[in-house]
Amino acid sequence: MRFYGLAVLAGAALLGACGGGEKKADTAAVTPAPTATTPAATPAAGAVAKVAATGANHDIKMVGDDKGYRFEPAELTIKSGDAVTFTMVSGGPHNVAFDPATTPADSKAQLDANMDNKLSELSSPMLMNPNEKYTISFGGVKPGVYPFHCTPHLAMNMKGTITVQ
Ligand SMILES: [Cu+2]
Repeated sequence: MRFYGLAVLAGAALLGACGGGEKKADTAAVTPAPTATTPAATPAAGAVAKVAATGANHDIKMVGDDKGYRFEPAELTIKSGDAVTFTMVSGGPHNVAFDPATTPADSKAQLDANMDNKLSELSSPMLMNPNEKYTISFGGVKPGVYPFHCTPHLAMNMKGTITVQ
């Protein structure tokens, strides 16, 4: 009998049976820590803060009657930092809209930021009823010529110009 040989075979069988045991996954891989450095916030385009008026207040009436649609006065000269209050008188709805294409580029974002409750860029809401008012601060708005119009009555030449000195 070759006892020794059998013992070796039996041992080999045992080793084989255990060979399918699970392998531990290698979890030693290093996960990089999240970087703590966040880039400093840079103001996005259009993120201009409103600047309140500090100067005089001027009035422009919005009128529509049998003589036509108009701003009174249609031409107004103010200083930077003044405010202009538009008052709906008759023939509404009226609004005040600056054409982005003709608004001085260096103050476009500031003027837009200074307008509350806009319908769209540089465009005020509609004033529906007599004595409704809409005030625009020209705080931070640089000297220049600012043409504006009433959106519903643009075709009827309801236009004006504010010159900021
Ligand atoms: Cu109008």
